[in-house]
Amino acid sequence: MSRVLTVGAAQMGPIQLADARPEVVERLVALLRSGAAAGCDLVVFPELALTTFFPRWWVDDLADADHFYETEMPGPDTRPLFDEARRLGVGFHLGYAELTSAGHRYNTAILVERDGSIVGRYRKVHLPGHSEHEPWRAFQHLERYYFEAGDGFAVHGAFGGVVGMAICNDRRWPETYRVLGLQGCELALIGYNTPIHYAPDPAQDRLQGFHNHLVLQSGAYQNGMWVVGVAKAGEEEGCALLGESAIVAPSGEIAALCTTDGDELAVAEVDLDLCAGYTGTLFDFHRYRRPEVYGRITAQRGPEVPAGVRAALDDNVESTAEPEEEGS
Ligand code: CDT
Repeated sequence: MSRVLTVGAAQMGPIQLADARPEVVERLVALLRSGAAAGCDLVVFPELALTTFFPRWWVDDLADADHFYETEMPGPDTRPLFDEARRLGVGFHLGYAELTSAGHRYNTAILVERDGSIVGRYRKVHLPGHSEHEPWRAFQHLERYYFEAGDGFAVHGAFGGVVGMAICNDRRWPETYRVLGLQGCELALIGYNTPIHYAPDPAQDRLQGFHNHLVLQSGAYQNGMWVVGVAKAGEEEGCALLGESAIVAPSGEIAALCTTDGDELAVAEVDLDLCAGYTGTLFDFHRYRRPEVYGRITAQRGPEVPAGVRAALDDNVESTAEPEEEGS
């Protein structure tokens, strides 16, 4: 049986604070329809695809941010997307902020099959940024304030293959792909919101595009899986977000690429059987991996940054920060 899927990387342009949820969902539905017209089985939307990237602002009381979170999925605003998916027979992946009935907050993604049923849910494991207000930054990155970390990477039997999810910063960590790969993942779906400006070390700004493709491509190749990386891109509330959404083959080659910073669909034929060309040969994990040699160290978090190095990094941050205006 053929296991060739048509997959659309549905990059989004910016979502501004004033953009109402129903308008955003209309954009998602339009991308879904473009996907259907291109023959897509699956359309992949980015991280936090329903709202602006709200962790860029501090609020004293988390409850003041409740309106950014979804308490049910589908809810009244998102139901049109599910209805249209079922009508068109196109599945989707969607990132959003989740607030559970027990009051837990997660940066979440779901996988929805072509019949509109939710077949998988993932909560972001690697939360970047900081948890305190850091006024020296041009933009906050308060994911560690707004979200709790998820507790694992699972795979799902869906779309005729083995599908995994990760979210944004997860894609920079080799463990993400390897933990998915060890579970037989053939297709990893990863949405992102990546500010071009990295305040702790602005020397990395010019490398954002390079690092994005570096990790997506190496993660795909080293684990013999397809990887779909999808951005929310462009100038969002004055913060420039990286685009360059890509569908990467198990060879590590880019099979489809977005070339704008707006709403755009990049489509590729994703042959899941190409994975075995890697996972059955060079990356035959069962045959070649040496967990007994890697040892317990792989279960450790890693060394702390030495105090002297930390101090030097903090000095660098202070010297590159904009001086605060008097009286501000
Ligand atoms: N959304 C997200 O995870 N963004 C991070 C920014 C890192 S800097 C705080 C990323 O890895 O792209």
